[in-house]
Amino acid sequence: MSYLIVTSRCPISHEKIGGNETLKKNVGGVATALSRAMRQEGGTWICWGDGNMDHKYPEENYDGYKIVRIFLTSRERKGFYDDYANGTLWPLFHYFRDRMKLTSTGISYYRQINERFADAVAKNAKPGQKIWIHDYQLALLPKMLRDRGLDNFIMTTWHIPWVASEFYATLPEAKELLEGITASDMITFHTVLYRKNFLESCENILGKVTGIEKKLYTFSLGIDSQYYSGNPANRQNIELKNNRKLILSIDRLDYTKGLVNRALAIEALLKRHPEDARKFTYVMIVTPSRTSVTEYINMKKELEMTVGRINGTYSDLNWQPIIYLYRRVTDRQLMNYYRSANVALITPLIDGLNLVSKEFVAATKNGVLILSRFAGASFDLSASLKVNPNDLNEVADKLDEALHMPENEIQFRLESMKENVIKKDINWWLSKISSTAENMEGKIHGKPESAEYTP
Ligand code: GDG
Repeated sequence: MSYLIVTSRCPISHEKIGGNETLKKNVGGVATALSRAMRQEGGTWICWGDGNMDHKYPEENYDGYKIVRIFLTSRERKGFYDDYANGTLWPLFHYFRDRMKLTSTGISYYRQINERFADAVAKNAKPGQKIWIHDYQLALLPKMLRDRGLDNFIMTTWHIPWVASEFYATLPEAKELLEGITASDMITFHTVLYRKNFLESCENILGKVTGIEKKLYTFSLGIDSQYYSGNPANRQNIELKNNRKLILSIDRLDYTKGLVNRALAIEALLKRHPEDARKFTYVMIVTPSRTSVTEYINMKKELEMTVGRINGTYSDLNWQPIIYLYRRVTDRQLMNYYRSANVALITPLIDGLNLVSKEFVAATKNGVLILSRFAGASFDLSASLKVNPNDLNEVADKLDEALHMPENEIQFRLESMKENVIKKDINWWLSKISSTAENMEGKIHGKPESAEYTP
């Protein structure tokens, strides 16, 4: 089945770096998953071309499908992306009320750019082609497409949390966004909780919406488990001096990821369990993200001051507790880290899902996963050591437990988690979504149900 996919960012971008034009692949779970569907089935991918050479390629054929780019001026980028999508919606959907920017212009840019996407979709959608829209940057798009008279089957996949109805209602445009999304024929979330919150938001804000419950599904995004569990060429084990254990985390720089708390939990570990000092090294990899947004610049400073203070207090000439790497690592390096880490410390304050936790489970042979209760993935990875990331003492104690966990317990916990990530991998996710869409569309147009369908 060929899709017309719409995402805010593109799977690839063209950049001029140091005089040379290069093709940059935008990695990450969503791009990887969707690229796979497009490679298999072909289709069209509409996205915002934000690479500095993308203007040369408004349309291009890539890897068996077509990319169509829309373009934003720097003012539009600020209004749509920095101010509204990331300044208002991102904090709202992660329960950060204090960080929500409520500007009068943000929503105007958001509407305007959603309209631009709608024009591009209307121009490129083939009759009968399914339109698959992704995430919070494009919430108004489904209704805008209906307003343009498109009768294609529209699917929306929501990648971040959907907050409790009474919290969502604080958004001035709460009704408008819900009307936008509910114009889709099918809406998918990562967890049953987000689906429930969305349904309650519809009931409380829109009143009774006929048939809404039947449109809502929960399919937790899976990973390419074969890739992560396989044996890549040139794999190198990272070995620390004196048999120290490696504690690992990797996240985009984002206040939702709980990075400062995590550094403070290492400090709590050293205070509560001083015998663990020099027996571990915590490698904290932080990938630059949203570097033009002021909050992110300030957060980086706060994180670096905290890490510096903790290292300054506890390091000696032969050991420092935290190695902080602010950079993107290559896929191969990431795999080496996953394979070598004894403990993955994944403690977002809240996270739609968290693919890193699933990738680590697939890759490790003998690692312990410490996972925040507030990551969507904790619904899938029930044998992890669950923590409340705000409770630094609890995280510290779980770290101590992980560092001393007997091998048989490590394997016991890993077994059930590996089963989950292998069974519910990326192919499972794509096929669930596609068979559900196929059957729902069949019902709308009176086609017989496919044998694959399992609600
Ligand atoms: C959003 C939601 C939801 C990261 N740094 C590097 C790197 N990565 C890869 C990871 C992983 C992906 O990027 C990050 O995925 P997450 O799920 O952890 O986080 P978000 O980017 O916030 O994603 C989230 C997701 O959408 C999917 O729906 O799970 O809740 O916030 O695949 O491996 N990869 C490499 N180097 C890096 O430095 N190679």
